[in-house]
Amino acid sequence: MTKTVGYMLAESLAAHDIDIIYCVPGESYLGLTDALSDFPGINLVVCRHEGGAGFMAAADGRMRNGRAGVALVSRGPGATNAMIALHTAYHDATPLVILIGHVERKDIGRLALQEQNYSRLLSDITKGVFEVLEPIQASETIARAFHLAESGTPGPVAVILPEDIFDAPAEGPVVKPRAMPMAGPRAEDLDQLAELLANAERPLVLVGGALATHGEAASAELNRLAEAWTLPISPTHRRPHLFDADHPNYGGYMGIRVPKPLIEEMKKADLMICLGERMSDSISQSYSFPAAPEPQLTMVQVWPDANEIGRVWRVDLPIAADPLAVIRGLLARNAPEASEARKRWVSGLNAIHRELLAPEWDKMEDGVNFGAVCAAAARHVPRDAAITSDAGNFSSFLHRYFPFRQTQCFLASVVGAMGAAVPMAVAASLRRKGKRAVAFVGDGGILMTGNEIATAVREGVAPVIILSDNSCYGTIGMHHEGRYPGRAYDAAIRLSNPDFVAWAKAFGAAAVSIETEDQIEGALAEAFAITDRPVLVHVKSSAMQASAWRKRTMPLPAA
Ligand SMILES: Cc1ncc(C[n+]2csc(CCOP(=O)(O)OP(=O)(O)O)c2C)c(N)n1
Ligand SMILES: [Mg+2]
Repeated sequence: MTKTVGYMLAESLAAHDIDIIYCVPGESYLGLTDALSDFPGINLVVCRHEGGAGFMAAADGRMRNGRAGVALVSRGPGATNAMIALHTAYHDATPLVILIGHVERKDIGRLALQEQNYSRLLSDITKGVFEVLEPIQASETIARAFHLAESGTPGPVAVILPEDIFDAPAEGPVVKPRAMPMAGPRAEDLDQLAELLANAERPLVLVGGALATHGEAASAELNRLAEAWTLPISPTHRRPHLFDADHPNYGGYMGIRVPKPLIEEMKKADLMICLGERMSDSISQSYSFPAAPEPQLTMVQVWPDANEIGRVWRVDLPIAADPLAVIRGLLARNAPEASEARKRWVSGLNAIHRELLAPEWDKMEDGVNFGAVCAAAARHVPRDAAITSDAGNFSSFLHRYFPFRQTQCFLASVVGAMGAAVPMAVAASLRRKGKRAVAFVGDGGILMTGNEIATAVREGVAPVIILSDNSCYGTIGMHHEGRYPGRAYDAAIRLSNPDFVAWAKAFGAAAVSIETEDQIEGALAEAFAITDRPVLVHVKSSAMQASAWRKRTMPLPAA
């Protein structure tokens, strides 16, 4: 039998070590699903929504040490449903390859059923869109897509596959994966960096996404760097696992809206090293620290893509290299004896960090303070767990009260797309077999993609899902109340929720409920003891405690 293009595409994916593909099936790519059934080494995970499949693939792209995750979706409706994951991967510099079925080649341009021009549609949300119009291009295009997705500033790449091409006879060989080019740091840059560090009294080191791609491998070397050079280390927004929360060199979490005592101290810095951090609106506190385009302090940026460094900020020392290579370069140079002032700077930042992390919260009348749940969860979440978070104010409690560790893996839509947590926990359970995944999510986000609990049940994985149910889109309520106090829209963010315990059980998941603070410990113990199916922990949480840092000033008006 002649080999088909569909079969060759499957061979090409296998050649790229792809063992999981997240999909929602579609008639536009039947020839590929058929071929994949001959590849038992590739688990084709059938999801309930392309947004869920896309988030799972994006999470996978964060767990494969720089290698892309893969989603496979149908044309038009499937592709547009998946766009939230492309947006997430684009902003988060996550390598992701999305394969999209397409209309038959002879119909391209006729506005055929569910046809889109993907080069136009996806031009600002992907690094590239490659249409395969000839069998000879098929395997080469797969190799090119992975290469583009994973190199430089990583990101999403789309491969468009017309419906009729899968059954065409394959042509040419299976194209092998390309080796990843990576520039090393120049010796003179490392010398200059070492000098800047030696002369700085108050340096800050922000560690971010490009370091996270090394997984745990980078942790020991980062710790040695911090200790040898007497440096405070600040994980950036949504990278809390890059440094142990209880390490004495922890310089405070540089998340979105850093609490006042910490940011005021951080602003006294005389040097900022962005180590593997692309830098963003959220991390720079809305482009105020470092100020864009002219930073108020000496700024060094280490990022594996020369095009990216200097795009927004005028960086004093740009180093287009792998951040781990820079850490190694510094470790190979002798660190000078730290001054007393430098030691005080590190311990001062660390003292503020510890104070902020203190397990203190107010008891609330209208529900459980979610801070109490996050602090208690730290006693139950295993040290090697993956922790995922949705977008919403509930996550502020997680970042304030949960002491993350380098042995854990944290996954979220860094750009703040709701709906990421549950699918990402499914993907983490599949990629990190035998290790627990724990999702934190709000009552808004869970009904966006919580249907992927069905995928978890089908795949036989058992994430724990901790749901903060404050009966509202709390984040938006907080901002609205702040800007337009007492106005009617504040009531419109109230949510009419289902019975979440019954809802979870209907999927075949287990569910426990927390309505008062004294139920937290028992409910979490019960939830974490269940290992054969997903578990929902439904927390009736306070809406008045709007975030870990702010209360509402007025009760929510009646709906
Ligand atoms: C997909 C998506 N839609 C809308 C928003 C805007 N948004 C940000 S937070 C939020 C409310 C989140 O509500 P919930 O999940 O209940 O968490 P809470 O803020 O109540 O803790 C909304 C609507 C978003 N970030 N992502
Ligand atoms: Mg809510």
